[in-house]
Amino acid sequence: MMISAKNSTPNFLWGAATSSHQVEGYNDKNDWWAWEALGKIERGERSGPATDHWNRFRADLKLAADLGLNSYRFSVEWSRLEPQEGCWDAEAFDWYFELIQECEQLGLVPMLTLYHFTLPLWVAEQGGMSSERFPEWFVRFTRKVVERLGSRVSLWCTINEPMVVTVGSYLGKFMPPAVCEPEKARLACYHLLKSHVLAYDLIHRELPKSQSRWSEIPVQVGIAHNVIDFVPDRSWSLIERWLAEQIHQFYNMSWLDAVTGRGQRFSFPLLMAQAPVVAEAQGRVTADYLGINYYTRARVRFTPTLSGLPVDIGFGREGEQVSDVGWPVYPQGFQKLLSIAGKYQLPIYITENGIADHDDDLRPAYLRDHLREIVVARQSGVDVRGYYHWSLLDNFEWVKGFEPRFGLFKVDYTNFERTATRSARLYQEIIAQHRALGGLAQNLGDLEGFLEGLSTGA
Ligand code: GCO
Repeated sequence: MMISAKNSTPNFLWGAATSSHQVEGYNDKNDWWAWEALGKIERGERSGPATDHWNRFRADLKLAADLGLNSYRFSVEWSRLEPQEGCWDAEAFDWYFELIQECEQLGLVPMLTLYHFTLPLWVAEQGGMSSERFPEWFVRFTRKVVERLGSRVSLWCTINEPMVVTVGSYLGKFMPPAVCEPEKARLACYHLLKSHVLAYDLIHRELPKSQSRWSEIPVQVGIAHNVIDFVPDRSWSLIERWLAEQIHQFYNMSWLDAVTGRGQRFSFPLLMAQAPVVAEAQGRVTADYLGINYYTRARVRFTPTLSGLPVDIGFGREGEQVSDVGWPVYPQGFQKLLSIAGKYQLPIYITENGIADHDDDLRPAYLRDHLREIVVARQSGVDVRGYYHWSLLDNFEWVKGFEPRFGLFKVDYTNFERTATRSARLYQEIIAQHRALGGLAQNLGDLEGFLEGLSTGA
């Protein structure tokens, strides 16, 4: 086969991301589905058919490819693939295989996430991430995915936002089982790290090389890690400064440190004792890249109380530009966290970045300004190799239901029609301009002037 320009290995990945439960529909064998049935989602919503991506994936991938994207990040749904312990659903594997094939045909390098917030019910019922058997279950699942789908996949993300899923499930009560039990959070940190490292080793052992059309892209395994720019609510307050720093260390840094062998510091003063050390991860780098998910900044306020933690984490303020879910638009925080992540000297993929913006008013400028921060970070030596916008489509935003709209494409939930937003067109234009500049990652810097002059109509 002749290798055309379109077939050559991309050196900067322009992508969009989704996750199984948020888009596929009828994932009725996982813990979220059961939790939704208990009325836990805002307005009593349930994921139901979600965006009907299960039936429309070909058309959805075509939308992505038509924007000029060259990569697509998605997750495989564990509860479909292993609906009961040890029982594997061949048809579900076939569906993901077709999805990956379709990506290949359309020139989209697949990035596969193994665990994006949902667990099979049988896992959840036996204690989920807090069970000592969790790593064993996760690795068995990983092995099957590698066997059935692995040969076509170079980019692997073991766990999406391990910190968010731990906090949401066992401290903050916004994800099932929605308890506040710091001991379980502590165990979850330990089991998730152990699972990640075992999966990291397994993937590298079983897949020395991918056989996809991009076989020159080395097999790379990492996590997608959510980072937030935590700042003291009142900058003069010593205690708020101290609290913001503690939260930053715990939330932003502990996973980056753990997967780069710099120490495992999963603990929080007065709340969570130190998690046991995962021997397999000690002193070793167990990530080939750092996946960074950045959305916003948060303010940390000291709120003395007789019970619970004396801290409140807030987002937007009066007069500040915020998304539909109240998150401030703050690209400067992205710059700060990129430079922190850059110090680890690993390649970085921005595995998520986006905004809930129903009318697509803020998103064009949000997109431009966050891309500009990447360009600036690269100029100062941070090795960012790709950007995945969250999300390709509007979708089921967890406990907030369908109301927040994160999509480059709007979804009409009455008939599942997709409509391109202005941001989608803008993203397309930026990618085309980058290609026109030679398409090399090195040339990303040349985009700066273009982004600067880009009118977002805001
Ligand atoms: C997340 C998730 C997405 C969310 C997105 C917007 O990683 O939290 O990956 O599932 O929808 O972050 O909140």
